[in-house]
Order: sequence, then structure tokens, then C-alpha cells
Amino acid sequence: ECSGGQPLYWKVTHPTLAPAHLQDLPGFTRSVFKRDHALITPESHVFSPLPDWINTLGAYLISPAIGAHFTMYLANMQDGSKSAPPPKDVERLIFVLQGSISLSVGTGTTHSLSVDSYAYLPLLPTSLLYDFNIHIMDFQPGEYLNVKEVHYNQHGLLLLEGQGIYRLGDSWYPVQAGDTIWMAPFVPQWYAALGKTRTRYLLYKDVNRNPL
Ligand code: UGY
Ligand code: MN
Repeated sequence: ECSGGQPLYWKVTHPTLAPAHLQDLPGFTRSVFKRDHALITPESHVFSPLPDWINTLGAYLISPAIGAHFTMYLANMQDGSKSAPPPKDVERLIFVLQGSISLSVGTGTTHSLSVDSYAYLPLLPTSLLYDFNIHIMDFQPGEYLNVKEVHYNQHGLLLLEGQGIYRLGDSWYPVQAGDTIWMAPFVPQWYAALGKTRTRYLLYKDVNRNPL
């Protein structure tokens, strides 16, 4: 036995290639950044104060710098934290992942939103400005996208539950809850849900706007 209490050569006879172990390897990440897609996994998140918000740390996961025309970010709020309003003519969807928030717009009523609740600002649908669509997509294990999609819309995706394989362009990625994906226009995309539990993901898509 060696000092750690494990038999000599234990790591050779008990390979550590399972995904859970790979996550702990120095420098290892499943995150990928390519011209037409990105996968951003939790070990890559970097938080810093969100501009104009009070007492809130945020991690921008998708932004125009990547080629998207939208942002997607995690906001980590405490008691007493406060958001800045969206910039003028910017639509915002809030989805609560943990705890609860109170939402008030202008001098209007205050709503309490807990986990799994969402709010869209401003109120829809108004005009062309409503070009913002968020779907919740559910797949039972073994289900997959019927279309091997290639389309003009862009996507921002947050995997809320489950695991599976995402095809993006010529790459195939094992993905799981907590992962974020950016898809540029026209990137070939396909998903199959695997594992033992359903997959649920939150999906941004630009709509209602003539691309010309
Ligand atoms: O509607 C969609 O474009 C959606 N099915 N795409 C996706 O899940 N990647
Ligand atoms: Mn799509």
C-alpha cells in the first residue's frame, strides 16, 4: 500500500477516464470555442460584477464578441442585490435557477418569482421589436431532434436537466445539465437525449424579423 491508503498502481488498474475524473485534471475542460459554435461548461465560468447592477456577480456566457446579436449570462444575486434595467429597446428574459427574486418594473406591482419561473420584459407582443423567442425543450431518453437542422436563426442554449450528445457542425459533444451552447446562423445542429432522465433545455432563437 502507498501512503494514500490505496494499493500500489491502483490508478492503473482503476482508470480515471470517467468524465467525473477528467473534470479534475489540471487544465482539462470540455469547453470549446469555434467560428460557428461554442460549448461553455461550468468549470470555465468566470464571474465579475455586472455593470450597473448592485451587488451582483455575473458570468457572460454568450455576447456579441462571439458573433451573436444577444447576450446570455448567469447573474448571482444575494439579499439586497438589484439589477439594472435592460438598455432601451433591449428585450430581456429572466429565468430563475435558484432561490427567488422580486420583480418590479417602473412603479408597477411587484411579483415574486421562484425557481423555474420566468419573466419577459417589456410586455409582448408589441411589434417587430418582439423578435425574441425562448423555448423550453424536453426530450425523454432516446428522443432526438427530428430535423438535422440548418437555419438562419442563431441560438443560445442552457441545459437545465439531463445529458446527451450535441452535434454542432462536424463535432459531436457529450453534454450535461449546466452546459451552455452558442450556435451561429446555419451551423448544422442535432441533439439526442441519453442517460436515464429527461433532457430539458432553455433555447433562445431570433424570430419575426425579415433577414433582409
Ligand atoms: O427550433 C429550433 O430551432 C430548435 N429545435 N433547435 C434546437 O433545438 N437546436
Ligand atoms: Mn435550431
